Amino acid sequence: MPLRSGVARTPIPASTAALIPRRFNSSLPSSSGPTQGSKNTNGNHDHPFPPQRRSSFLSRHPKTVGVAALGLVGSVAYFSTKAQSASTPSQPPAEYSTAFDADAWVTSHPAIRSEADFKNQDGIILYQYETCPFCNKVRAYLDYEKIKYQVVEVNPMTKAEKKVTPELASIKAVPVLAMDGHKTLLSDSTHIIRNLNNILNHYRPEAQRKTITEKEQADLAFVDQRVVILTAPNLYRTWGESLESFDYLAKNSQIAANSSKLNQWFTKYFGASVMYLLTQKKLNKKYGITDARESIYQAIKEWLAGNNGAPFRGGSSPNLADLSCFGVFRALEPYPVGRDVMNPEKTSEEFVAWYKRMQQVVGKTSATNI
Ligand SMILES: N[C@@H](CCC(=O)N[C@@H](CS)C(=O)NCC(=O)O)C(=O)O
Repeated sequence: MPLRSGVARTPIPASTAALIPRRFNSSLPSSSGPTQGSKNTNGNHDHPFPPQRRSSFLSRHPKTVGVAALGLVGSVAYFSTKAQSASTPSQPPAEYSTAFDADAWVTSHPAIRSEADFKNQDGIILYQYETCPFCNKVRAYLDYEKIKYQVVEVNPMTKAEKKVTPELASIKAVPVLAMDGHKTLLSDSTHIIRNLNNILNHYRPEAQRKTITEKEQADLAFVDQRVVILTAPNLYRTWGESLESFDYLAKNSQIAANSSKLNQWFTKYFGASVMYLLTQKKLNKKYGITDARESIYQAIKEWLAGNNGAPFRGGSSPNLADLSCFGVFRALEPYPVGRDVMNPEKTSEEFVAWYKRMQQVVGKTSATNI
């Protein structure tokens, strides 16, 4: 997938600024809030460090230091946000969590006459972070249903890619699903999946409608409240694992797009340190986690117990909870925790078999630009 957009001076949230060591922080522009970067008389952006504070290395290599500093700040911004979102998933804006009426949407789109028409339409766009578990839930659903869509990888710092319309830009979290040339926006992973399912149900014969049961609702909540919150504590469980996770993230997030090796190096080492410390000092305490791996193995056991021996949570075919749970584990695949959960000696043959069945039924991605 092409990763877009350059590295630019970016707004630094107050919460993030607080995490940046004072000697870096003092070098940042003094105004709070979004900083577009003031221009000097030549029309160029001011240098982020006041000239009197430049070391000789800085004056000789301003670009290298600038990019390195950005990597440093960026990694804090990105991964402190990730830590926060893992611990307190953002709520969708009220208008998106309640207002979407799937039947009204279908009625106002008479040109879409069948399930196939809906799935093959152009212009369904998923705004996401490649590594976000919530975004992976939605992708698992879209891929399983073979809905055609495009992925836009968002830079977690600038969110520049979302500044397409004011409404889209105002939605803080990803995933966001846009349709109808951005006139329809859905946010919150479960809300998106549920409403896409409602739209598809409209075109299905009654016997084939996928009605969400109460049990399924509870299973969806289990995925968000039990499985998702264990992702960050497992990704950054030890210094070594944090580093390995960041090695992947530094190369696959929008932050690293088009950036230098030096920037990637900073993202990796600084991000890994910040997240390792945040996990030890904050997340583990918040959730009473003493052994993150054991906790995720335990969650897997509970998940499997609910399958009652059937191939899927949904019985003979996956339901929305299967797809959500699979999406979260698929997001963990490139990391040490992903390897551990896929080791039947650490989890179980049963879990690995469920995961492989899910891989098979979900199949290749139906995204058109990956
Ligand atoms: N409840 C939301 C949570 C979404 C969420 O927290 N996403 C994180 C990324 S993993 C996010 O966008 N956080 C805000 C940010 O990055 O600024 C959902 O299920 O979609």
